[in-house]
Amino acid sequence: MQKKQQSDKPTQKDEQLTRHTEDGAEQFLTTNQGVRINDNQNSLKAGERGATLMEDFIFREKMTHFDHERIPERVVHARGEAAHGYFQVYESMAEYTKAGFLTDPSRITPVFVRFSTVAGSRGSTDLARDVRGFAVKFYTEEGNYDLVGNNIPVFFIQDAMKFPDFVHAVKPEPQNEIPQAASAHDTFWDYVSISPESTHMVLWVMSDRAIPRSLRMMEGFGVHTFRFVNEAGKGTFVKFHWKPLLGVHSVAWDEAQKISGKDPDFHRRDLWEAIESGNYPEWELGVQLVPEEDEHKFPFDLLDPTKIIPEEVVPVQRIGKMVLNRNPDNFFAETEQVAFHPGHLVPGIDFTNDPLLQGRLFSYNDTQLIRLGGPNFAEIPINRPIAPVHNNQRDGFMRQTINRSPASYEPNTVAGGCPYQAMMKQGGFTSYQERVDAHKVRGRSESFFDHFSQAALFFNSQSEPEKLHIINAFRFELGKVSRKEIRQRMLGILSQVDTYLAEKVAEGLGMPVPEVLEKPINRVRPADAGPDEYEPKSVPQQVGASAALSMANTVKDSIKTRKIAFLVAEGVDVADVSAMKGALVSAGAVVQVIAMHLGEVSGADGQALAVDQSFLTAASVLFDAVYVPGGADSATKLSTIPAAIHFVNEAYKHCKAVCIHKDAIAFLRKTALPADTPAAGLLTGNDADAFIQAIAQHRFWEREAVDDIPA
Ligand code: HDE
Repeated sequence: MQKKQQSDKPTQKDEQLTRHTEDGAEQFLTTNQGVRINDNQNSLKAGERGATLMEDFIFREKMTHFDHERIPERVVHARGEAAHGYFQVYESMAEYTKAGFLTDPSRITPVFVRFSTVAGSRGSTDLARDVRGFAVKFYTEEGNYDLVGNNIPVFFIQDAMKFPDFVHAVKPEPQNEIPQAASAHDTFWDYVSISPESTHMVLWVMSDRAIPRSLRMMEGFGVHTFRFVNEAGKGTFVKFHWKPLLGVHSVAWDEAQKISGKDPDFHRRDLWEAIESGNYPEWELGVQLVPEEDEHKFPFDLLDPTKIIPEEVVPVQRIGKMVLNRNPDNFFAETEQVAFHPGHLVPGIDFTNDPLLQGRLFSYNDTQLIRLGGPNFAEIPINRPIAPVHNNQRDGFMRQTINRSPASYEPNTVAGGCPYQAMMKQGGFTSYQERVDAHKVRGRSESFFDHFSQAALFFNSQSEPEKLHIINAFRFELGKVSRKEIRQRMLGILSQVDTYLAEKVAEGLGMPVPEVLEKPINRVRPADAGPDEYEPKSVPQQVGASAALSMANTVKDSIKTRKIAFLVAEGVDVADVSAMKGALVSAGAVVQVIAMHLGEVSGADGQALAVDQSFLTAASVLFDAVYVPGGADSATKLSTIPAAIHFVNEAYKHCKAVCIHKDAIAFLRKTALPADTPAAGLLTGNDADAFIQAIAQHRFWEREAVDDIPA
């Protein structure tokens, strides 16, 4: 049951951060030592035309700080953006977990969420075909809990040992650092074509999930199976999901590429603007719970991060809501310096032995040491818990805390034995007592060896347009691969997933699907087998298709925050503009008026209409739908403006809702759109309700069947 959510009251974390904020308003400019600066334009010189003096401590301080402003970008997930907010559980989950933020529905837990792309550098485009990071830091009363997830529920590899190789393969190639933020190159496809365990994830990355319309419109997943632990010490397996209330929506690939040029900050801007305008992004936290006794009841291993549990097999229970309601004050201090780590746990949640997760538990702390410069990064304001911190860790670069105790060791008597260890009933963290009885081996369980069945499940679950997009994505990506043998090998892999998929991709590449599957050079093997004894397995899944895997079944009931372009020229019917705009805005959309020039256009009745953007700065790919309002003169003028015709053609090509007032039928005829036959999502007239319904559908992908729009 959904409870009323809390307001915009500052959280405990907001208040803590405020103590570290600075604002120069009405203040004098000073050095870092607080000395007021009298001249910030000129260095101190030996004479007006003389050399700068070494003693100019003000210049030296300013320049030194500048020279040291950069820190290493994240080795993966370098490009990101973040926001503050809060989480609240609907009802107590105490039956499964003792985590305070999941058992007390009255608790408001502050969160900081960072979204990211994976492969690109800090300055790369938002619309890369890529996985999106979805990292949530919960500042709970019992300490920080980080749920460091992605927008795709599986991963490329099963063991952390493989991660550096995989990342080297997907990153730009080492000899020339090409391509930026793209997997469409030889080394990535070389790697995945010989690593069958990547196949399921590759299918997801070739799907529209990898090109979201908005960060606010994507799901999040914890990926690994984690463990809830209740007060009695009983464990329950858990998979985490974030379900966006606006539904899951994506753009078209052609559109994504164009957005990358028109506005490489598209997702970052969208998130920022939504929050600034009070349209707070919201997700429900979902859990799939599996009793420990059922661990082996699945046709796959729960510890294998290349597998999902289909929602039809274990339903997702929605247990709480997250709202993002405040943009950061400073990108570097917050978004760049935030340090996530799957090992930041609170009592009530624990790990499993997923070998990918296990390796992450080492990597994240290690990477912060180099990225943030030493072991005191937990003292950076954005990383500080709201729970008090007391321990005997001391010193190191940039230590902030002034520890007063005479003892920096434990046990001690000089400080009365403080700080004390906490017993379990006092909130002390104890690891889940999993029984382990095994040999030490370097190898992998055979229960991880089915690499294709869930890739097939994913493909079978897609709608026809989604399947087409996957086929086209493979054609695009493999088309950029220069080595023929890599393309060939990949077709072999695809033939193991779905014959139709392999054949369609092969057709686009102008190559046959290989008749005999070249044995993948997969070095994954059971511990006691030789390198040649490995064979992927195929295990029948419990369901053949899963509705939850297709975005066609997502929420399509709202046009909130959707951006609608109105194309106008002199002579436009201003009353019609106002009526349509009023209806769209009251349904939550954002309307922008676009004309040949900025300023105003005069309407048919002489009334002036303010212009938001010119055709020079606006582009159809930055909008969700287009309206061409009434006013015969305006429509006639638009018919002579190639940018206006292109705008509508392109919006239509990308399957968006287009509404053309009947006064503008002549303009419609100038475009490549069908003027005389009905087409899905193409409306003629000014019926606002019908237009709103069409926009809410997000896209009319069926239009792609006729690919005759030159845009
Ligand atoms: Fe990460 N990952 N990862 N990853 N990851 C990092 O940590 C790593 C994996 C994820 O916004 C790094 O602070 C290893 C899966 C997100 O700051 C690094 C393995 C999932 C972010 C690292 C994985 C993720 C990272 C780089 C395989 C989804 C961005 C900078 C064993 C469940 C967090 C940093 C942010 C970042 C290592 C696989 C999600 C190097 C070794 C699976 C969202 O530590």
